[in-house]
Amino acid sequence: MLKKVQSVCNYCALDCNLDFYVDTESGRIVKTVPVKDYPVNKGFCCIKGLSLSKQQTTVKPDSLPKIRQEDGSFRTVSWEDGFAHVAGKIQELQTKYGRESVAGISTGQLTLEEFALYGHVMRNFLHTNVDGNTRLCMATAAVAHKQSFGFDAPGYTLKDLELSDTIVFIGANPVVSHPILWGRVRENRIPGHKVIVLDPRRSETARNADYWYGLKWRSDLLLLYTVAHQLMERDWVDHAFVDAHTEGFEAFRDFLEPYTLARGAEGTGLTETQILELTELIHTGKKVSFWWTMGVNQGYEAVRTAQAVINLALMTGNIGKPGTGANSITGQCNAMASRVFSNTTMLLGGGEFADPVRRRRLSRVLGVPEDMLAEKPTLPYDRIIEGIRKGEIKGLWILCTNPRHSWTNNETFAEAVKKLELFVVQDIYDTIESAEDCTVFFPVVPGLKKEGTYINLERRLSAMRPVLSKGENERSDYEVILGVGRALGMGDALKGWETPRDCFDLLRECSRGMPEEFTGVTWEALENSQGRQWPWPEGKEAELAEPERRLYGDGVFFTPSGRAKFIFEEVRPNPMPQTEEFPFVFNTGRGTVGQWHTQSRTKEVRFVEDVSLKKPYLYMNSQVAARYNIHYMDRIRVFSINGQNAVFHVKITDDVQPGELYAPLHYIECNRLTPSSYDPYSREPNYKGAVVRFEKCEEGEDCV
Ligand SMILES: Nc1nc2c(c(=O)[nH]1)N[C@H]1C(S)=C(S)[C@@H](COP(=O)(O)OP(=O)(O)OC[C@H]3O[C@@H](n4cnc5c(=O)[nH]c(N)nc54)[C@H](O)[C@@H]3O)O[C@H]1N2
Ligand SMILES: Nc1nc2c(c(=O)[nH]1)N[C@H]1C(S)=C(S)[C@@H](COP(=O)(O)OP(=O)(O)OC[C@H]3O[C@@H](n4cnc5c(=O)[nH]c(N)nc54)[C@H](O)[C@@H]3O)O[C@H]1N2
Ligand code: SF4
Ligand SMILES: [Mo]
Repeated sequence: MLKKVQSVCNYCALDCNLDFYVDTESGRIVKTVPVKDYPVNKGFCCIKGLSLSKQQTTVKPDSLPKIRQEDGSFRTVSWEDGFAHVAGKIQELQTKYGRESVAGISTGQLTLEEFALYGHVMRNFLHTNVDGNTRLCMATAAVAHKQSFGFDAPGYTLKDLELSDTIVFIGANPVVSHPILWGRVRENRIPGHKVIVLDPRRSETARNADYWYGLKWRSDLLLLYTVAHQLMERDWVDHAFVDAHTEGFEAFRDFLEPYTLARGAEGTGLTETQILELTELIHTGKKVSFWWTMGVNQGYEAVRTAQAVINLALMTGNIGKPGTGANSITGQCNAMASRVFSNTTMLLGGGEFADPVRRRRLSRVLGVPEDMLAEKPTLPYDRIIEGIRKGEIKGLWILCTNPRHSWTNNETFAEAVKKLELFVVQDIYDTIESAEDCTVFFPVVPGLKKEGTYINLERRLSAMRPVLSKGENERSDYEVILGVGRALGMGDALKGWETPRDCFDLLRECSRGMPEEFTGVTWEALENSQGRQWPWPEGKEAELAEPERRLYGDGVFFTPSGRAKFIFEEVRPNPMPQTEEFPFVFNTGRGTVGQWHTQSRTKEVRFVEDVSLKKPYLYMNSQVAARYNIHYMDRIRVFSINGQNAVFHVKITDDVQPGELYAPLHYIECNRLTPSSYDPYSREPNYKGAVVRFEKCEEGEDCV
């Protein structure tokens, strides 16, 4: 017999919904069909979603935890012993070295309930620092939103891509990174609508756009200010909107004075004509939408760049209306949930850690004393790694992330973790690079065997439901975190957290009165549904019936004044400019639709693996290749400003500029070369801006 289960794809932030058909006799998935009436993917999805059934089919860890012995080998233990060991060790470290001697690194790929439970155990009960891989990804957008809008609330809905006549992608490559989002662009039926791409590289998206502006790396802030200045000069400003719904406009106007056209052209490498053309496109568009991703978020002045995008939308009144917005595209499947419900930078469900009203309310909802709640935001990721390096942090528990590969300047991670007394890695594979030095490995089941809630890039909650049942001794992340919590003696502090569903109900209460309120969404209602976009307060169901909803339609933002803020700051000199010694920029990002980050999961997918290069590679401009006598797939050794080097195969193209090399992040060598450099406000790594030089490996040379 075939059983059908609707669940969610837990790769990218679209959260496509899929129907899985399972043969109940063999317990195997026989068919995966994208849900036709799901408002996000409408019967389509990409190769990753279609291949979810491959998870843990070729590589699967033992179902029981393992603990490293003195001689370096592992001993398999029962789950209870695993929980007791980790809890005991955490307590021992905290007693000996202080509470903050233990830390955690979470992710944007677990369920809402798992983030919250982990945040409750680690941040409330243990008062440790926990940051997430969302720091590598969405921290910039989150900070920009909070400062400009008053809350981390992206306002758009995907339908805006179909309703916009001018779609501007800034540092975003959805053809590769968010194919279903790109599909929505292609659903746009507005005659003459335009797709514009700002990217130094002629990316796959740029190749399919109407306009490509190949600006210099990290010159976006200058370009956006120059365009804003041109709009001001011509008075192409929506004064009615600005007067009614924003603050700081006058100061912004004065600030822009020195951002002349000539300066913009000089600094961005674009011509004055190109900048004027872009300005005009933005002015003539009736419904202009701006969409940004990692080309903006991962820089040294990233938050201000994201806010410069927001400023453009505000000054032209392109926000809150159909087809408009300053829209941050989220990366991972549940980064939106982790941003509000992980208890890392805000209290559970939002609010400052010092806010007495919010603390009182959460203490009541969670049934724990107020002083148990975390008292301050976490140390950011880089400070956690630094703390380990300095010997101040002795215990680390990471889940659903592979920092040995993905962290910037990743050799520093490898070095640091060798100093840990406790290093717990919790993953669906024990073969990941980060597990090499762990002292405890917790094997868990993948999303197909889990239940919980996901929130996508347009604030849509959807249900993950178990497609397959768990085998003997198999545990989900939720059960593992709960197990450690119980072994820590949390007792009543875990009342109401027994199952993901109980937790969901707690979180609904935590959300009450907050921007992301979802008190009107029940566990049952979410099943087999079209999802629910927050806010979704109870009692308002009739008003919320629209399958696609946006925020800010009333021009009211979440700041104390209800107005959105113009936030700006002078552009700063690049801390890592190209020099004679390091003449090339090392741009990094996604490589192919099939490959996901560190490849732990997608390497199990035959269609992807068969066509993917096994060795690290990068793209080089054809003129540069000719100059250095480099041919297709020759090897070069790349030396980075961070003091490291690595060998890459070369693909030759004209889609990268002569001053640039582009390396997909799917190979560990990529982040061997990225530096420890961050945006000062979001502490997000400047992943796309290292400077490097290279030498050709001679034929026959042992160049590894
Ligand atoms: N197949 C696949 N899809 C994915 C992922 C994956 O690993 N594989 N990961 C997911 C995640 S978590 C994320 S965060 C998203 C990321 O999605 P994207 O941000 O679209 O992906 P990236 O390739 O990191 O970067 C986008 C573009 O930024 C450009 N860029 C570099 N420097 C600059 C600059 O200075 N200015 C501008 N304007 N652009 C610049 C790069 O050339 C690149 O084309 O993708 C998600 N989707
Ligand atoms: N140079 C460079 N580096 C980058 C970027 C870049 O653009 N350039 N992008 C950055 C960005 S945006 C991101 S988001 C990060 C991503 O970096 P990571 O988060 O480190 O990468 P993933 O490969 O997604 O790691 C997820 C891990 O979770 C495991 N996993 C999957 N499902 C489950 C589950 O249900 N439970 C548990 N416990 N584990 C599970 C997978 O096996 C995998 O090992 O990389 C960052 N690194
Ligand atoms: S677009 Fe994203 S959510 Fe949809 S199937 Fe592909 S990876 Fe999964
Ligand atoms: Mo990401």
